[in-house]
Amino acid sequence: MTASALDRRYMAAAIRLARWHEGRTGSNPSVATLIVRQIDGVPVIVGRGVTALGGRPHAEPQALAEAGELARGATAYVTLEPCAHHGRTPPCAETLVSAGVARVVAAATDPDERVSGRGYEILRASGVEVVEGVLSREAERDLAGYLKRRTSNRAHVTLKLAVSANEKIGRRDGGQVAITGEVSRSQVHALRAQSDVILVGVGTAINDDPDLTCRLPGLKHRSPVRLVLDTHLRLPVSARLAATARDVPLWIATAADADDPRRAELAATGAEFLACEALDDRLALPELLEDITARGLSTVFVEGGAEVAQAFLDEDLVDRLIILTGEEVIEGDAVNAPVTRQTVPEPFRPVASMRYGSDQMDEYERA
Ligand code: AOF
Ligand code: ZN
Repeated sequence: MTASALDRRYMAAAIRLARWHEGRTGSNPSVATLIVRQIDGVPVIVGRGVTALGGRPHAEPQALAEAGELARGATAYVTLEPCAHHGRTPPCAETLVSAGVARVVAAATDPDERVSGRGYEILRASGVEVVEGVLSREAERDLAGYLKRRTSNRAHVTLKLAVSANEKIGRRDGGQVAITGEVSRSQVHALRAQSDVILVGVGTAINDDPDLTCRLPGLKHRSPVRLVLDTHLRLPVSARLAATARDVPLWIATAADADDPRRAELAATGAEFLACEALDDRLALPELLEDITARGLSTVFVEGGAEVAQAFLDEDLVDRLIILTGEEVIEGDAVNAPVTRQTVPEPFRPVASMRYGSDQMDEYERA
């Protein structure tokens, strides 16, 4: 059986529901389930579930609990293949079977080696009709961090660049310059909230003195880990990032020795250290991304500056690129943008393009 237009509509709704807990389900992906059945000839959503905060319970048992007896003979829409492994609760594939669901429509296949097709097998072996791959691209985009971690063992990287009308990204003498407007600012805060880690170079941490938290109303508790690339531990304890390290985690990736006295000073602020090899003053980024994954985190949002952006691009480590182009012109001694919307390199393909107020937003993914 193939998917109908109605199937795609319900799957689109399930994908939106899954976004509710994005970034808040620990190392587990945020996925959603909708249970739909005909009542008096009309399809009705009788159960909804999204992976709980912290990652458990999974989406399916919650949706089935809401549906109760109405799940019998219903269709379940799942954004990720239902799990097949025994954790603290039975596998979701078995739970769907026991509840009497007649049909499962799924978006993405779960690369977790304990699942990976076995969820579908359990369902089919019990006579449940399974339709795979419905809106899989859309679901996979939201699950990109999780999928990257499972398939490559390293964190997924989004690079964001704010580029001025004259293709600059900041002034060389430091200080924050406004390149983009208010709408872009709040969109960036929302992107931060969806990420596990926000990453900057120490130059940006010193010059801009940002605090890199999410300050949108209602999203303040979603501030991710802030990570500074600081090969030689130059971050001053007076920096806002260090001053707020007790409220929002601050990690410092460094090649400095364990007995470097600067380490003790920064540790006293509450910062933690990620030991990292360095070559020619550049930290080993692939290993760093593996280390982040080993700590159970999946998505990194790179906010600058130019050198850090260039390093990620040079090493082919950017999975998603977001370019915000503003109307401002930066005068004087300014830093060139490592990439602009006119010079996006080959492996990237455009996936979205829209206005954020007076700014232009272009989003690309690695093909
Ligand atoms: C589902 N429904 O809502 C989610 C799933 O540590 P555990 O036992 O919670 O298992 C984590 C794995 O469960 C994770 O790697 C992924 O394969 C799957 N996530 N599966 O059936 C859900 N979030
Ligand atoms: Zn499950």
